[in-house]
Amino acid sequence: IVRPFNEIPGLWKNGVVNLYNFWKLDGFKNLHRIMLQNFNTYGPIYREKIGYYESVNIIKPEDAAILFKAEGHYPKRLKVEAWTSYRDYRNRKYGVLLKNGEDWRSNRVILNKEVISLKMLENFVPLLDEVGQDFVARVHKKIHRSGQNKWTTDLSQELFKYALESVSSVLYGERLGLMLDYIDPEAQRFIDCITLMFKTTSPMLYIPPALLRNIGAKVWRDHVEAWDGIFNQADRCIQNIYRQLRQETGESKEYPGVLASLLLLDKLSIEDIKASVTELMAGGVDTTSITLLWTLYELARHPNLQEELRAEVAAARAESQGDMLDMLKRIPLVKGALKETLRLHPVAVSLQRYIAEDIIIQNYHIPAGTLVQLGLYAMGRDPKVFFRPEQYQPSRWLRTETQYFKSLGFGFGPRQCLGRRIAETEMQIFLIHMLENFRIEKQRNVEVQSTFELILLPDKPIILTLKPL
Ligand code: HEM
Ligand code: 2DC
Repeated sequence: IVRPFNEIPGLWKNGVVNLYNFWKLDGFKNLHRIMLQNFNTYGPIYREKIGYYESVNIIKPEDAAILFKAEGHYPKRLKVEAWTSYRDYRNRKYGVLLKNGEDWRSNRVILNKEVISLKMLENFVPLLDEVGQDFVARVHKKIHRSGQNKWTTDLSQELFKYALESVSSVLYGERLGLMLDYIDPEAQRFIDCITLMFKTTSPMLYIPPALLRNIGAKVWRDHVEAWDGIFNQADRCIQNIYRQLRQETGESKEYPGVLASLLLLDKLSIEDIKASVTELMAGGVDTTSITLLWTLYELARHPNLQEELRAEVAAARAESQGDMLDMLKRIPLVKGALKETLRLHPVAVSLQRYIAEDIIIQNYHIPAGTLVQLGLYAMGRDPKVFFRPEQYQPSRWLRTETQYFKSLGFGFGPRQCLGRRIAETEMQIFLIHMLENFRIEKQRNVEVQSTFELILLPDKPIILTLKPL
C-alpha cells in the first residue's frame, strides 16, 4: 500500500524555524554535509523546507531513474531566483539556463547542434589542444624561472585562466591570451566576478532576492555588481565578433566558433544568442577548473594510479600517432578518473526537477509539480551505491554495472549540462598534456573537504608541486 505525501519523514512544517536552525549550523556552507546527515537520519527519502525553499530529497540511482522518467517534455530544475531577479532588474533576456517551457526547448534544440553534438568535437579539439599546449609551456616556464626544477603553487588561478581561455576559444574562435604573462585586467575581473556571483547566490536560495533588494542588503548589491561585470565583459567579446563578421570580406577561418556559427545560422534572435553565449562563458570557468584541481589533487595522493594513467596516455599517443581526436577514444581510465572526481567532488550538490506527473518513490506518493532533488554528493559517498566509496578508483567506471543512473555529474536528459562536451574534452586534453609532461606531487597530508558556495569548492587552498618528467 502506497503511503501519502504527508507521511514522508523530515522537517517541512515550519520553514522559518528550519532556516534559523540551518543558519545556526552554518548551513550556507555545509549544505552537502547536512543533506548527507539527513539521509542518515531519515533514510533514502525525506521532505524538507528551509525558508521558502521546499523539496523532497532522494539518493538512490533507481529512484533517480523514476525521477527523470517523470521530468516531462520541458524539464524544469530549481529556479535560482537570484539569477532571474538580476535579469529582470536589468532588463536582460534569459538564456537557455533560465528559460523554461517551449522557449527553452526551441533555443536548446538549436544550441545542442552547435555546442553539445559529437560532430562539433572535430572543430573544438584543435582549439582546445592548442590551449592545453600553451598551458604546459607556461608551467615549464614557471618551473624554469623558479630555479628549483619544480613549481609549488595553488593552481586555482591558473586553472581559472585555462578554463576561460578554453571556453572562449571555442565560443569565439579566437584566443583571449590568458596563457601569457600579462593578461587583460578585464579578463581577470571577469573571473573574479564569477566567483563573487556564485558566492552571493547561495544565501539567496533561501531568502527571496526581492526582499533583500528592498532592504538594500549587501549580498544583493554584490550580486548585481558581479553579474554586471560578467555581462559587460561578455558583451565586449560578443560585440567584437559581431563587428568582425560584418566587416568580413571573403577569406574566413575554417571554424569560426560557436557564436559566429549561431549568428550565421540566423535561427535565434541576436538577443537570445547573446544571453546564452554569456551563460556559456560564465558557466565554463569555475566548473571545469575546480574539477581539474580536484583531479590533480587525487592523482597527487595516488602516485601509482598516476603512473597507470600516464602509461595509458603514452600508449594512446603512440597508437593514434598524435591525432588528438583519435587519442581521446583511447583513454578510458582518464575518463574514469574524471567521473571518479565528479563522484567524490561534484560541482552540483544536487540535481532537481519539478516533476511533470505523479510518481511513487520508496512507496510514497509524490504529486506532480513537487520539487524533487537527487542528492548527488550524498549518492557519490553512499556505501550502498558505491563499493568502498571513500576510495578514489577510476577503474570502477570500466565496469558497466557501475553506470545505471550513477554517473550524473552533468545531470541527465535533454536538460543536462549544455557545456558537457566542451567540459569533458577540455578536461581530458588538459590531463593528457599534464600527464605527458609533469609528475604531480603534494606537500603534507592536508585533508581538503568541500564547501558550498552554490557550487562545491575546496574548503582550503590545494598546494601542488609540478616536476618535469
Ligand atoms: C547545466 C554540471 C561545465 C554550461 C548544468 C547542470 C549540471 C552541470 C549538473 C544541470 C543539469 C541538469 O539539471 O540536469 C557541470 C559540470 C561541469 C560543467 C560538472 C564541469 C565539470 C559547464 C561548462 C559550461 C556549462 C564548461 C559552458 C560551456 C551549462 C549550462 C547549463 C548547465 C548553460 C544549463 C543547461 C539548460 O538549462 O538547458 N551543468 N557543468 N557547464 N551547464 Fe554545466
Ligand atoms: C545549487 O540547492 C544548490 O552548472 C541548489 O554552469 C540547487 C541548484 C540548482 C541549480 C544548479 C546549482 C544547485 C549548482 C550550479 C549549477 C546549477 C544549474 C547550473 C549551474 C549546476 C545544485 C552550473 C554551475 C552552470 C552555471 C552557469 C551560470 C554561471 C551562467
